[in-house]
Amino acid sequence: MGAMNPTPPEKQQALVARLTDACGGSYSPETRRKYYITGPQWAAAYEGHAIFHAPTREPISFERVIEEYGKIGIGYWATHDTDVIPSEALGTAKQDEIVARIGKALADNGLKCSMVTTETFHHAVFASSPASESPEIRKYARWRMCNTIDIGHTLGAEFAVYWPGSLGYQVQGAVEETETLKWYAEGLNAACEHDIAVAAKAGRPTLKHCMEAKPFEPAAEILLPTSDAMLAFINSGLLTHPEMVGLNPEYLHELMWGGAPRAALARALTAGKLWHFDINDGYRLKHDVDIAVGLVNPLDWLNVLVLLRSHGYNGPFNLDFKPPRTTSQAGVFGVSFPTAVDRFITLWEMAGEVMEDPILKEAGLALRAGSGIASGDPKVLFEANKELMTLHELIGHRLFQILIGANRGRVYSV
Ligand code: GLO
Ligand code: MG
Ligand code: MG
Repeated sequence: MGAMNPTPPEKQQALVARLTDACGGSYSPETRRKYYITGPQWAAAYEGHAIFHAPTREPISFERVIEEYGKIGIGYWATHDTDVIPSEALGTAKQDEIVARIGKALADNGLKCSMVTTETFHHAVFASSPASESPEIRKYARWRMCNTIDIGHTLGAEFAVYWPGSLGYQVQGAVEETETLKWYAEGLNAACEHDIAVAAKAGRPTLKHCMEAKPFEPAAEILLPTSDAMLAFINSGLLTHPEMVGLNPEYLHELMWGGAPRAALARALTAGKLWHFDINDGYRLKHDVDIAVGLVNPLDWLNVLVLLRSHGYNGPFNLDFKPPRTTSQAGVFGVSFPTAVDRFITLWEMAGEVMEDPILKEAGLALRAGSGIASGDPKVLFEANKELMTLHELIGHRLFQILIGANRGRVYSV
């Protein structure tokens, strides 16, 4: 590659925009809006801060986020209570005023609110979790969850999500686990019961309450580290309304502990509890880097979407990623979100191609039909099937071909 003249600051946005256009392959806002793709307030407003990291972007209002999502074609918006309402204004007239402004911004830009979630982790009061030993802190947490339900109904949300944030501990022996789980259930029970009352009054369906697991970070020892642990919790007998509670698995959170996201999703599907899905990407056994969908594990993502498409999953795909600290605020809306949405749609369409591919279809059917030779002798059975089983590897190869477009004749010549 030849040398290039330096790009002065005032020309950098134009360069990024020109190269983004040159990438091609973007979908129109109308097409993007056909999907149940949801944009969280906190993802676009993330300023790039972390324990060791200073912010790289300025604060941004919900009006701006909603407007930009509208332009991109992200049809749904989601929020934590305190993303938009300062803690001290929760439950006051100021909250009503802010919620009314949100409603207007959504209507003005043709978006809907899909989901609300209670922030039970950032504020100092939650240092020992929302299921703290202190009954007064637990009472406050319950009030926060109920207040979020009210906001959800006012904004027309369908879902409430619970990522408890720090439902765990750092120090051995500091927490009595069964007690904490019971207290956590009391919070969810209060939210469900409040929801039933509010929904009845408003003539709306109750929200779908979705639990979200993360195996570690910020707490070291987590009481409900995986979606599977949460499934067991839902069925533990501690919940008064287990039928109202399902899962919001996050792709990376399942990968972080070394699990297979696709298998975790399959278990949630089998239990009828896959209701909401946080989409992003990252690495096994690392921190919650929240990279945008498809940038690390596109082949795995393709397979995830094949699974969801073939099971008719029709819940939200929530863009719970963090635009990198190296991306500017203009880049968040010019590059991060549109490219994430477009990779998702491309992978979704590719998943359709996988499901229709004649080679994959025939290989799948052949494997399921077996050899036709029955025997009680395992050696005979193995011999009868061993050539068929070579198809497993061929299936992997075919999926790779579809991923890179080789099935459509794409060849590499350089
Ligand atoms: C953090 C979580 C967080 C949740 C959000 C919704 O790791 O993924 O973003 O999804 O709080 O409850
Ligand atoms: Mg998440
Ligand atoms: Mg995450």
